[in-house]
Amino acid sequence: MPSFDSLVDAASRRLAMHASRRGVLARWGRILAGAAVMPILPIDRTHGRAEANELQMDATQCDYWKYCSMDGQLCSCCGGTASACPPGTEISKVSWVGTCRNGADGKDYLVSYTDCCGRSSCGLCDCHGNVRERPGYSMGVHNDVNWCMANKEISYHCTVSVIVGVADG
Ligand code: ABN
Repeated sequence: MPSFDSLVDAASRRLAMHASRRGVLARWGRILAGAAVMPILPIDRTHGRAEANELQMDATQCDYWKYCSMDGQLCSCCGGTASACPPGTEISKVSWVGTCRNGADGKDYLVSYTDCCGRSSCGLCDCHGNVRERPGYSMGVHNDVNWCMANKEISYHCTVSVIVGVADG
C-alpha cells in the first residue's frame, strides 16, 4: 500500500507537470478577488415577497402603511401585537376596513381593523390615519366609534389590523 508521503509526492508532481506556477497563482488570485467582493455585492434578501416590507416596518409607529385607516391605540404598544389582542381582552365582533397603499410595491391592500375590548383604554400609540374613512352611514369604513359596543364587555382597549387581500386594479 502506498504511503501518504508517496501519494502527496505523486499528486504534487502531477500538478507540477500540468500547471505552471503563474497559472496556479492566477487561479488563486481570481478566487481570492471573488471572495473579497462577495460581501459588497447587492443581494435581494426580499426574494420578491411583498410582505418582506412588513418585516422592515415598525408596528408601533403610526406611519406604518397598513395603519392608513386606523383610529385608536395600537395593540402592539399595549401588550399585544399588530394583529393580536393583548391578554385579558377580547376581539370585537365588528370590524371596519380600509384600503392602504404599500409604498414598497405600489399596490393597494384591503386592511381589516378590529377593536380589542374588556379592559380600559391602553392610552399608548394613539393613531388616526382615516384614509377613505366615512361617517357612520358607511359602517364598514367608519372607524371613529367604539366597536366594542357589539360585545358583552364594551370598554375599548386598543385596535389590531390584518391585511386581508390585495385590491383589484
Ligand atoms: N374604533 C376605535 C375607537 C374606539 C373608541 C372610541 C373611538 C374610536
